[in-house]
Amino acid sequence: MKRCSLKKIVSSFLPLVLLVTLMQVIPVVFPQPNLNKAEALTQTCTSTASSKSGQDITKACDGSSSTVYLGLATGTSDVRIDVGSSIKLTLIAFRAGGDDQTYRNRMVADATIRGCAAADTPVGECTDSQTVSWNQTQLDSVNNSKVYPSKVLNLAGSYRYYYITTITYGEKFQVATDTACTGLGATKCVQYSEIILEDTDIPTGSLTSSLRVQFKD
Ligand SMILES: [Ca+2]
Repeated sequence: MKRCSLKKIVSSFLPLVLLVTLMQVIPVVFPQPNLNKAEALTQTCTSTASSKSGQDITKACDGSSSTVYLGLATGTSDVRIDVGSSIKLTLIAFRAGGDDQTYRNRMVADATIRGCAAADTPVGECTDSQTVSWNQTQLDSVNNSKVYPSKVLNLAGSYRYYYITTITYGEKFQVATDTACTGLGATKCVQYSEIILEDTDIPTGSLTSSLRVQFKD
């Protein structure tokens, strides 16, 4: 009797297993033609700053809160961002790293964002710029992997290319007791899991971004 009901169960699951297998095969045989055009946009983050192995700047633009950028050079990020088309940004924030509550010194206290004419415009020639700041109380309230309070941007123009430099919590507030930057000192590295840029002016769905450019309306 037992064997019989087991047989029944197996036989009733068999068509389901076959169906699932078939569904996995179908997309290969019939590739879906309706690829989202927005996904084809080229949007990248690059940096000349040195980083810990496996934690380069692309990790701050991959949409994952579990991957982080850990810059080691001079406590700045020197990150060049290509947002794919000319966009007027209105908000900026960072998403904290997974252990920022333990190592506050690596958080971003000041960020300067510059609008640049081209991908290779020297940073000194990206003249439209703004610095936003987070105070110690604000940063101390950000939990691991959570987003900092957003800051409003008032850049004059729209740009495809942006350049962001940062000053760390350790540098600004002279916190050197909780270093997690072996051999470099507490003020000499910066960590965040995502750079979050937002534009509230662009209609929903007109663009999406692997860079975390988000549209709110
Ligand atoms: Ca990430």
